[in-house]
Amino acid sequence: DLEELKVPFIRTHIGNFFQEKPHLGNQYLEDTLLQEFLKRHLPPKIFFEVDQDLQRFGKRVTEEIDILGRECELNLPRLEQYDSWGRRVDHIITCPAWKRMKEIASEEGLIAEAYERRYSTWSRVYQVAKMYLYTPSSGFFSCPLAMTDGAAKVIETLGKSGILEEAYKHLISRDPKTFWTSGQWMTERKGGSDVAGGTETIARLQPDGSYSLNGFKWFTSATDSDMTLTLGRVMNARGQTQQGTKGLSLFYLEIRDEDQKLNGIQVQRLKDKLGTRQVPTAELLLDGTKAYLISEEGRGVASIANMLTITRIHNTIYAVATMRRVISLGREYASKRFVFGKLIKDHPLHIQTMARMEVQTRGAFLLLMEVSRLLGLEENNMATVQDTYILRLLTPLAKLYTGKQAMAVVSEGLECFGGQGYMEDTGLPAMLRDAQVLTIWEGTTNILSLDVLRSVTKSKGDVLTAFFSTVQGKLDLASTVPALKLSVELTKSALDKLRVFIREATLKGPTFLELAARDFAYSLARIYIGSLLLEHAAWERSSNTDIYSAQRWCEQDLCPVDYAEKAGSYTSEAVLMDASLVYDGSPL
Ligand code: UCC
Ligand code: FAD
Repeated sequence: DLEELKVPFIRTHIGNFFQEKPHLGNQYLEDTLLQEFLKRHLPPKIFFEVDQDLQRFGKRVTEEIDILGRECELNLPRLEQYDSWGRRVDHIITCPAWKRMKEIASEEGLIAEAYERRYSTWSRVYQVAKMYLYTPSSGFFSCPLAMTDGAAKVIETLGKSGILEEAYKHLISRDPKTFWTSGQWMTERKGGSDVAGGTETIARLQPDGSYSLNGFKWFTSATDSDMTLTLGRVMNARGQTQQGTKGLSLFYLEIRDEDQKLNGIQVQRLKDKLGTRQVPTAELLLDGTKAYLISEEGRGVASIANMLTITRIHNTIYAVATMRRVISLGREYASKRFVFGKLIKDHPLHIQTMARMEVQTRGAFLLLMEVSRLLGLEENNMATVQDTYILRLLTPLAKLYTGKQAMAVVSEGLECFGGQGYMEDTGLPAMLRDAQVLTIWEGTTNILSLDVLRSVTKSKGDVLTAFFSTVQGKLDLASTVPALKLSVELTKSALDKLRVFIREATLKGPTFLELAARDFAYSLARIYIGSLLLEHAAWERSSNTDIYSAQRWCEQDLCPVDYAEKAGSYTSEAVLMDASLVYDGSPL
């Protein structure tokens, strides 16, 4: 009645204003850079087909997959350890949406596409683009898919024969009835980074040629998978094992037998995690688990490195995609939320904040696609030696750099929604909780910085030669565009600083390099991304926003490892002072 209309908060009314929620549009159609990238690189006929499929898939993501993904977040996996009659069953119960995700993944060929190679070198780019659209809506089913892709890659590399031939067919199947996912069990209680120091699992040869594993796997994600690759130490006839990396071998095993009984595996408990809660991550006791040796004895780490390459690329996909998603929702929200007399999209400071997030995301995206392009070349035997070096270098760089970017951008993204960004039932906080894992699993930031050094040392510096010449090539291209001249100069001067650092650091020895590893990796990442943004902006069909993003990127400190200013922080004196600083006041 009249009185209620005048006084809004009365009796049954809770006010007249309700904020419209952000709407998720077709993430392919709304992603200019993704479309531009594909147009720029793919041959027209392939582009036409891929474009059609991604338009369709973008719609499916919004209308079906995103809803299932949210269900996975709301119906978390649980462990039923005993049945009603006291029998140990160790049953990991997942929700119907999680199971449906597995079917969709095979229907859509999310793994198959990369291995069927129907678009030759472009199959990887296509698969990565599809995963990129899928991942933020997948309820983290992209985690088992990452490991499945990694396992397929290992098998492809080792050779698809014997028992592995069958497994491979399952991993790349497009039929939900036969599709398998894989785990990756590398971490034991003593060490996840130091795998060689941490692995206690022993493997005893059986009369039938298989091995029996005994050990304890401290972190195993997506433990509802069908198979896994894992590491162990072969015990010789005298009951001895070899310690260190050279004692580690790679094993293949199936989680359950034909009767669905666990293969000598006890699920101790499910992990109680900050994020990625949709994924069942377990602690497992292996007690007589039947497994097959699939690497040369003692070549376990080197053989599983192929899996790490792929899963680290998936980590990068997730990092870039989650940044893209939070921006997409944030800009939608900014066009609906009205404060201080206008929409927040009309407050320049808010849009400046979002533009900075966008620059980060665009840079990260181009890095991801560069890695995918190179991987595609390598997988089709079309990579040059230089391409192979760059791929080796960029894989850990992309993982470590985008993981950190994702944390920063997603955190800023939550702030774009004000208090609502902090409310669990909006689904937004999960993005931040989930993003934190990106810097930890698949190698922490420091471990990957050291891996960057490993790639440089192992190639005796050829990786760096490839880096300099590739970046220079991209800069030469961009220097022909007047609007990019200053940014090219800034990148060149960063390259000069990097050269000085490398020259000086080489004279100093390993401790100096180790201490500089993170700053060094950041410098390589920022310079390479700068060159990618510039190269893209120099494309004849580029837009003003492409040029603008390249300019903004190159304004930041592109070479944080600057020798002239920072050499002191990598010395043995710095080691002592860092320790004094960290332990200042501590009884230790
Ligand atoms: O976290 C995990 C799964 C999470 C769930 C899945 C998420 C997927 C993403 C989803 C997104 C949606 S699984 C656990 C991941 N664990 C790690 O990443 C381990 C981190 N630690 C390292 O990476 C270390 O650097 C180690 C373990 C590789 C270091 O071991 P060592 O024993 O010190 O290794 P070495 O002696 O340096 O190397 C042994 C061999 C060498 O080859 P050879 O003998 O031929 O000289 C190395 O060159 O392995 C080779 N190697 C590599 N090769 C080592 N790392 C690499 C590499 N990255 N690429 C190529
Ligand atoms: P530590 O190695 O103890 O590291 C502790 C700290 O020390 C880190 O900051 C690290 O950067 C630093 N550090 C270590 N060594 C060095 C060094 N040499 N120089 C400088 N700094 C160093 N593992 C699997 O195998 N399979 C899985 O499915 C799996 N799933 C996971 C799921 C989740 C949710 C999480 C959180 C982890 C999972 N892991 C899995 C384990 C993961 O890979 C490890 O936790 C990770 O590799 C780090 O190992 P750690 O926990 O032993 O840490």
